[in-house]
Amino acid sequence: MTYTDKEKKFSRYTVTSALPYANGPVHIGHLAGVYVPADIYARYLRSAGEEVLFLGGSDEHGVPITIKARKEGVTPQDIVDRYHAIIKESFSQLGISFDIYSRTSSPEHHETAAAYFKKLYDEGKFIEKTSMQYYDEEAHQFLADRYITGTCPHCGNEHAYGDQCEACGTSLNATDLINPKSTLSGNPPVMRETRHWYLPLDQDELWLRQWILEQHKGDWKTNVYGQCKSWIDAGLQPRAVTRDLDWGVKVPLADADGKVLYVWFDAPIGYISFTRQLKGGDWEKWWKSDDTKLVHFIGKDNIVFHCIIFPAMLKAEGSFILPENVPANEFLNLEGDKISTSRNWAVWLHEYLQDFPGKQDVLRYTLCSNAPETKDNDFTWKDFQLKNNSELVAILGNFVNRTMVLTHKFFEGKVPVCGALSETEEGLVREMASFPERVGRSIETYRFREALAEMMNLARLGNKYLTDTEPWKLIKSDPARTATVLNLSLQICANLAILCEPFLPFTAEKMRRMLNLAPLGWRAAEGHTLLQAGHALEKPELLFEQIDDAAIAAQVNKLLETKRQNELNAWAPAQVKETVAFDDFGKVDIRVGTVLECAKVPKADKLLQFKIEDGMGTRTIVSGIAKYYPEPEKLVGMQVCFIANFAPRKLKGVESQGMILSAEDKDGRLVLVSPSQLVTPGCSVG
Ligand code: B3M
Ligand code: ZN
Repeated sequence: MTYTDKEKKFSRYTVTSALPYANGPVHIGHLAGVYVPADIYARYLRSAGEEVLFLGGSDEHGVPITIKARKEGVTPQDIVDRYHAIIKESFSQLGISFDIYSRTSSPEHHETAAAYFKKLYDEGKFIEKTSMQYYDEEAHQFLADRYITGTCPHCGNEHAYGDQCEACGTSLNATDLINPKSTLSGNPPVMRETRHWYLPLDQDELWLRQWILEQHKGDWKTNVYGQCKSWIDAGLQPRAVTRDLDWGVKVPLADADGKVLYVWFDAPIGYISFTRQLKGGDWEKWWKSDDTKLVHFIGKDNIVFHCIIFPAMLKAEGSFILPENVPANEFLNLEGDKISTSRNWAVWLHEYLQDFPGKQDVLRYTLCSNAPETKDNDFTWKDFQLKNNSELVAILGNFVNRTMVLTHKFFEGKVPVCGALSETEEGLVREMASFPERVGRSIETYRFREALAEMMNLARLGNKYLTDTEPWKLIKSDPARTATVLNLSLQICANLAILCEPFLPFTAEKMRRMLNLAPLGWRAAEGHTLLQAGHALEKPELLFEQIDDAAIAAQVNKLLETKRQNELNAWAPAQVKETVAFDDFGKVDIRVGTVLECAKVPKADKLLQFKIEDGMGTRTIVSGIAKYYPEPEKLVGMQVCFIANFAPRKLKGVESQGMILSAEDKDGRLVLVSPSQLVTPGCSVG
């Protein structure tokens, strides 16, 4: 039984995590917002002896995937196969303990989603409507969702999509966009008639109001509640659940060629189809029993779909339970900037796992302690290093290591006997016993940062106990007291091994191995007799190691390089200058010359001094390109173009008699302009 459900209301937990689109790998924003908290929740409930089903899988339909496939010239199936494999593998390496991680392109899912639609259709739960929608005449295609972009009517963002503006988070209809453009051809779209099926959400207002705004007032997070309230207050409209596309779950009706289910209709049904896939004939209790608690872990951009639209779908079907809670998080930023897949501004999980092998728990720890639970938050590499070095290493690692090493040194690696406890120690034992409930309550109420901080407080308590009692000195005067101190410290380690498991599963396993401790349930951590006197311990291993400045600098440099790349990608040629008349152009006398000598101008880092054969004799020209030609002597013999009638001027004491022409590349690099074949020095360029 959990701490917050007073009477035993729930016998099992169905925990879902948003299905990531299989159009790219997973990054730290996804992890902090959804998967780390969901995993902590699922692991905790299992440890507390609850029956849990933790669901995950890839969302393999939707326009982002077909757009990516088109860009790369491959099929949508190629795209989802590639990213599903990467995502699944990286989740598993991070220890995200899904009971199943499946995918929505599977035949089982198609079948479940189509049947769901068919049932609602047969029972008359949809309205059928013909409407005018955007169509691309060149691409011969209706422009659903992200196939159309334009200006957001709410915030003015010029790159809003037909279904959503990512700048202000508003959910849109394609026809809301100002200056709409097809992403296929770039053309403004035309209107064309099409027929679709709609979920009449306008008829759901009453029960949604009652269910969310009254029943869940106070237990749903304020950000979630607030978003739902503004949606409901704005008036719910019928939502189309089908699209004119060829990638997705086919609409299971005779006259619906070229139509598929809207990705946001089929994806949440994925939770159900994955349950069927895993549990076979025994799946229904996870979705249709009142004693099942359904919890959706999502990011804030998915709130309306999980709090309003999916519940409306579940209600329309009639036999399903509704979610008890939807603890959506806000967004995580990276080094002060919004995480963005298209700008490659992210820390990708599969890359992290490669760069920091064996450090899964460090990332889990950092992301949980920084989770954007109530507001957007920032991930910085400096903070990551700090959390590792001064919390994981200095607090948890240090406490466990000191306890283990001293026990091996003084008591041959066996748990020493616990003698009579002092008053302070009695207090310590009482406080130890309170941790499972303190941490557990925080997890049950989705306050994962607080829960993690509480867990660490137990390690702090242990450290303080060691510092106060100084067993390394005490051993000389009082071995029996030392035995008691280390016994209690080891009991704290054993409790920590249980309490840290939801957050730091790899560390917990190491600790259990060192302590020679079988996995125990959550409430076992209330005790101080988990380890019996004489119990043999294994050799101490370091739980965490310092992360040095070089490792952090490497990551920061990777991001700086991304920034540089983005700036280059954003480059466009300068605007063409005002038109000049032929005669005006003719005033500039451009000639070819051959370089006879070239050297740096002393005391001027930027300047090179050229001696040029110009067909009439020689001339000296100074040019500011030293940075780009570090070996100027190699330019001797090369032909360059120069302005021969440029007014002479003095540069660093040298008279420059002309100007050498160079091109400025998009990164600011200057490159000398040279004729493509050898020509006679002094000839004109024009
Ligand atoms: N794939 C959207 C997202 O990743 C979507 C979630 C589906 S959950 C059913 O933001
Ligand atoms: Zn907007």
